[in-house]
Amino acid sequence: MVALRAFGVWCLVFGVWSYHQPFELFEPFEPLKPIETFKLLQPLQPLKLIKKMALQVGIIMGSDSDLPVMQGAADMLKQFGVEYELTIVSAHRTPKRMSDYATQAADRGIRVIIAGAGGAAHLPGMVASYTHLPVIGVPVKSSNSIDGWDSVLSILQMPTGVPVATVALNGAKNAGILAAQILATSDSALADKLKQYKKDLEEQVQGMISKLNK
Ligand code: C2R
Repeated sequence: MVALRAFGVWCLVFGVWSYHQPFELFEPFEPLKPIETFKLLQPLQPLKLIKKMALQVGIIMGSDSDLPVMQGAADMLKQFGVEYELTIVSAHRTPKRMSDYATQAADRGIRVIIAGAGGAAHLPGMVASYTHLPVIGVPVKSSNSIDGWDSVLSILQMPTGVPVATVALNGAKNAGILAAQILATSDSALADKLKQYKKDLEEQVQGMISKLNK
């Protein structure tokens, strides 16, 4: 009984203490969009540690102008129930933030990074040079792109030793699916969702065939 009371008091003290700690203690990279899981537990700040453990994919982009494309990756991860964060990191404009993000990502629980950028897109490659985590690059056809080729080639043509898995121009949805597939190699529930997704794709095409044959 005494031990239970002592534990209760400890929880209360820890809760009050951690509530007054700076947000950065638990989450140094302010997400563009709040992570929705554990929303109900938000008032209990210590539980952010649990949220940190649950985070699996980091989606980063060079500018908010990339968001309409990069949202596709977030949508796919949401569909598969994968925890992600979405934020802006630029190798060119915020080099310190980029190196911090890349070097701290694994410790923050992230297992795959999706990085999108347009024009001279050095972000995915530079992030890959700082981390052992798999990096999926999304070339974005931005306002400063020359037909998108600049972005495709600067993400795709990495030197040996620092791979970036490059998807198609504006192919953020595929980046989300690929990240889920990487995670699914050690998560059978997620693998089942991906199998179902493949079946759904096939059914969609069957539907198109039947429609054409009518
Ligand atoms: P603005 O729309 O902000 O001018 O950005 C962004 O990804 C965006 O597509 C134009 C484009 O510049 C890109 N950008 C990069 C990097 N940082 C921003 N390619 C980088 O570090 O690689």
